[in-house]
This record gives sequence, structure tokens and C-alpha cells, in this order.
Amino acid sequence: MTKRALITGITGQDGAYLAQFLIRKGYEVHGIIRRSSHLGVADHRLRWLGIADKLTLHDANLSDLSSLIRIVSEVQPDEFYNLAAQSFVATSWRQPILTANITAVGVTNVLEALRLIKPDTRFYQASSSEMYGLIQQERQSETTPFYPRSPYAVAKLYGHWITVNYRESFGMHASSGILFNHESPLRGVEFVTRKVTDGVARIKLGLATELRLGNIDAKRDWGHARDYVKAMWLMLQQEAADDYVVATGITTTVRDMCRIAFDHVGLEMDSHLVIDPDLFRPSEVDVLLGEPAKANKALGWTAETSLRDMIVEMVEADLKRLSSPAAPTEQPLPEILP
Ligand code: NDP
Ligand code: GDR
Repeated sequence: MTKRALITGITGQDGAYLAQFLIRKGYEVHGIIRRSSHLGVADHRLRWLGIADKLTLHDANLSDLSSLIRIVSEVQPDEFYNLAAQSFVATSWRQPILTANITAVGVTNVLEALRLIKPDTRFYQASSSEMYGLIQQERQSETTPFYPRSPYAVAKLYGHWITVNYRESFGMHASSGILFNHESPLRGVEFVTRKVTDGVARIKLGLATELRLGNIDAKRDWGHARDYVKAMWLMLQQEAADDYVVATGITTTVRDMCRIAFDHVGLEMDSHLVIDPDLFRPSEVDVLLGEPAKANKALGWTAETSLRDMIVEMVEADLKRLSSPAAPTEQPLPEILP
């Protein structure tokens, strides 16, 4: 029997890679798309991966429970992946209530739709390493206490615990993946890796002269989105639902990540990098370093792509996009203040 998956956030980085992964596994894939996201712009990632015509998109919004009930009734999914969120940390200080409505309460809306209509659906919640925030342990695992440092992280913590609560209260197969940063050529250009690879490609091609960043001393545990969506799927194939950290176990500063990109195109980082105090955040997560031992052992999952290989792939994709007249006309976003 063909399995049916329903993905929220399918037009985002992870949604696009997950949809591709599930289609290759023979799933019938459905996705939720906001009416405000006009097709043709919003689905550029799905077109880039060549899967836009291999899935079914439905009009719904995480803030509208009735729309979720309607879609769950129509699709009757075997697996539900909740990837939709206001996912940019910096924006969460400027839009804290919208962030809470979508990234926190939106999770309850999804869980309620499933509980009321199809409670045997296996559910995945996109939790985040940002929940650790101000860390007191060198490596963060499933047992590390949380200390969120942004409205985004506070909202994600709610989403995490409501998932645990629906599992414990109603016996739902609801798992939470605590994923550390993962990137790709499909990453939004507002996030630091893609901002760097896009910026370096522009400087290399003579389209820009400088790259402005905020706190380059911050450290992150960066993996590749293509690897991380496999872990999401593996969680839903387990007999019992559970929570898992998904990470590489290696941490790197923004500065060193940036240097990989400049070195790759043979440019001096120090000649082009400008530190902009306006890009520092009101409160920062200084260092993240995941302990993926549980996912390694229980799921048989490991990160396959090194940071260097990923950054090179991203720089090459940006060089190709920016130097080809036939490439999608994706423009850099205006500078987003923290
Ligand atoms: P993106 O920002 O690329 O994608 C977010 C998706 O959510 C988009 O498809 C967006 O749709 C959708 N969305 C936003 N608001 C709503 C809404 N009100 N109703 C329906 N859909 C909505 O995120 P990623 O793919 O990078 O991340 C996927 C998930 O994983 C997110 O929840 C994120 O917070 C979480 N996460 C990500 C990590 C990472 O490093 N990438 C690490 C840990 C967790 P639209 O196209 O219309 O904007
Ligand atoms: P993050 O990712 O906040 O970790 O959240 P982001 O790439 O935005 O920032 C990483 C670190 O880089 C520093 N930084 C800058 N960041 C941005 N965006 N732009 C800059 O110019 C800049 N300069 C320095 C930041 O201060 C930060 O320390 C991501 C998102 O995908 C979340 O949805 C997800 O939950 C977490 O990863 C895990």
C-alpha cells in the first residue's frame, strides 16, 4: 500500500528536501501551502529539486485550525511532518506574537487536527537546538536542560513540550527531532551560511565589494539538510515515538565557516568582511554543539556531509545561479536587522 505523507512548510528548505526524499521512497506526498505564498515564487525550491509536479499542494495555514482539520480529513495521512514555522530567530524579536501564534500554538492546532480526525497518524515536530540557548553543558543531548534565548526559541520549546504531552496524554505516535543548524543551497538567504555563500559569490563575480555580518564569534553545529530529513523519516519508522538530537557533533565559529567560503574562491576574507554592530542580536546563543549518540544508535543515522563540502556546494550553486542569465531571478533579501 502506498503510504501518504502530509508536510507543513513544504515550500521551505527542509520541506523541499523531505518531499524529494519521500517521493523517492514511493510515498504519495501532500503539502500545505499558505494562500499568501503565491505559487511560482514560493515553490521555487520544489522546482529546483524537480518535484513540483510530483506532489499535491493544499491551501491551509497553521494558525487556522479549521483549515488543518479539512486537510487532514481529505488526505488521511499515515505520516505528518510539521515543519512550518516563523523560523528566523532575528525576526522573532520584531514579530514575537506572530512567532508564538505559528511556531508555538500552531503545533497544538496540528496536533488537535490529528487527534480529532486521525489520531493514529505518526507525527514529527521540528524542534530546535535553539531551545538549549544559554548552555550549561559542553554538549547538548536529549537530557540537557533548556534555556531559550529568543521569542523563537521560547515558541519552539512550547511546540516541543506539547508534542511530548500529546504523546503521553493521548498515546499518539508523536516524535520531536531536536535538530541543530542544517543548511544547503536551498537555505533562505537571510540565514548566515547562505548569506555568506551568496555574498562571497557576488564579490567573486564583481557584483558586490563587501559582506556585512554581526557576531562572527558565535559557534554552531552545522550539517546538511539533505542528511537531516532522513533522520526525520527514521523517527517515524520506529515502533515507539521518542525525542532525538540530530547533529554532527562538531562546532565551528561563523568566522571559520565564512573563511571556508572566501578561501574556496581565492579571495581574502579580511579585505571584504565588515562587522556591523546593527546585526548583533539582543541576546545571543554563543555556542551549540550536539551529542547525536542516541540518533546514531537507535536510528542508525549519522551526518554524512562535512561543513567544508556543504559550504563549497553552496558557493558553487550561488556562483552558477548568479552567473547564468537563465537561472531563477532570486534577488538578495533586503538587509534584515536583528
Ligand atoms: P524555512 O524557513 O525554510 O521554511 C519554513 C516553512 O514554514 C515555509 O514553507 C513557510 O511557508 C512555512 N510557514 C510559515 N508560516 C506558516 C503558516 N502560518 N502556515 C503554514 N506554513 C507556514 O525553514 P526550514 O526549512 O529551515 O526549517 C523547517 C523547520 O525546522 C522550521 O520549523 C524550523 O524552525 C525548524 N528548524 C530548522 C533548523 C535549520 O537549521 N534549518 C534547525 C532546527 C529546527 P512560506 O513559503 O509561505 O513562507
Ligand atoms: P540561527 O541561524 O539563529 O542559529 O537559527 P542563523 O544562520 O540566522 O544565525 C547563526 C549565527 O550566526 C550569527 N550571525 C548572523 N546571522 C545572520 N542570520 N545574519 C548575519 O549577518 C549574522 N552575523 C552573525 C547569528 O548571530 C547566530 O549566532 C537557525 C534557524 O534555522 C532556526 O530556525 C533553527 O531552529 C536554528 O538554526 C537551529
